[in-house]
Amino acid sequence: MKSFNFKTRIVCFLLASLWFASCEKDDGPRDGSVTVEVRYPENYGEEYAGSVEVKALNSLNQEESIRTTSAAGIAEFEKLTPGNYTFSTGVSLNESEAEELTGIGDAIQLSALEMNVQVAAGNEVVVTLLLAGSPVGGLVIKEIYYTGSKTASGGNYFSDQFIEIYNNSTGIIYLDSLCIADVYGVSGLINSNNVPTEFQDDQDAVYVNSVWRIPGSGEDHPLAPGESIIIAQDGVDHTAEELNPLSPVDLSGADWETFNERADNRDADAPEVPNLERLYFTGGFDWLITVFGPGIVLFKANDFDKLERIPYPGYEDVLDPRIKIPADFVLDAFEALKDGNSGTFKRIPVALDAGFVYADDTYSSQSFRRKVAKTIQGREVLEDTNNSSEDFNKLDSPTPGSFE
Ligand SMILES: [Ca+2]
Ligand SMILES: [Ca+2]
Repeated sequence: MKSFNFKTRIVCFLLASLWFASCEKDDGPRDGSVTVEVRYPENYGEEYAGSVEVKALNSLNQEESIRTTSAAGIAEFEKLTPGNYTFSTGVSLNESEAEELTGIGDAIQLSALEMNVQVAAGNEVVVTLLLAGSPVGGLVIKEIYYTGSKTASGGNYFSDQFIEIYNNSTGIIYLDSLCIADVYGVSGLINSNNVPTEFQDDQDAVYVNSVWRIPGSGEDHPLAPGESIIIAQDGVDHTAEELNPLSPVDLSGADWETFNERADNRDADAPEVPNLERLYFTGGFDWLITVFGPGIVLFKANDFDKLERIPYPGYEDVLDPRIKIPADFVLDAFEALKDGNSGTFKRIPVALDAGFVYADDTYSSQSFRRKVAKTIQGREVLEDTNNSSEDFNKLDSPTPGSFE
């Protein structure tokens, strides 16, 4: 009996040990692990965000763990207690870091959050945190062709003018309710009695002649980063035989045209090209911007009708008032003057545009295009120092829709 008991005890002990060991084996890991990858927004120069802190918050016990991403943008959380987690991260880019990643030197705050990530024992979960922030950059005038062209018989042709507007930001911009206007004032000493704009001392506003607006209720006209639209004076093929075969542009594919509806039908409505809204007009048959060098502004106004109307200096009773636009409504500005000696005729406040460009001559087919500052993942980021002298190149021929 004794030895049996002893043997039994040994067997029992062995069985118990085996059971214990097998129990431990079956029990498996008690924690889960999570791999977090942190990605920059689309259109950034890098795909993954390295060296950023990622926080894991257990929503049950409020326990926090923090890891830093590798150069490849990966943060590993091992041995997390099973539960429901929130992962979050934030990145502050200073001006030079933002410049490197987006092409635009504006400091920017990015963040990302992923809630309700379930972590179970033995699970390996992968979480992607896609950083987001306000887009940097904005709408800019990419190209203006205002000079017009010569005809075969030496005549002047100016119906082929166009303005190209470009999304120079990292995100979609809705063009709905964007306004475009030409600025009051002569471009230089065209006639001997010409004087600079009477509003030159007001550096807080721009005074404009005519205003056009892109229609839409808010999100009807998205423009992707690196994309542009063309606004034609007339959305037709100007090289057509009956127009001007020497014109440098076919604008039949323009996105918009400035159709100036009149009883006498002096401006034609190209049926294929949608028309901008004519909010205010003081021109003639067409929206002809001066071939001597226009000032052009892009702006947004919540209530256009509330903008001040200023009597035309010296011709209050004869000519229509001009519209006063506060400078802080202006998104972008471009100034061209008659020639290099016309600087005193500047119309646009220096804070909006510190310089100006000028063509060699009227009807020269010359065009002005914004310089490419850098290319980020195939997207051209355009120079925008608020100085047309610095930001634009003079071209011998316009390049609507391209940089070639
Ligand atoms: Ca027109
Ligand atoms: Ca049309």
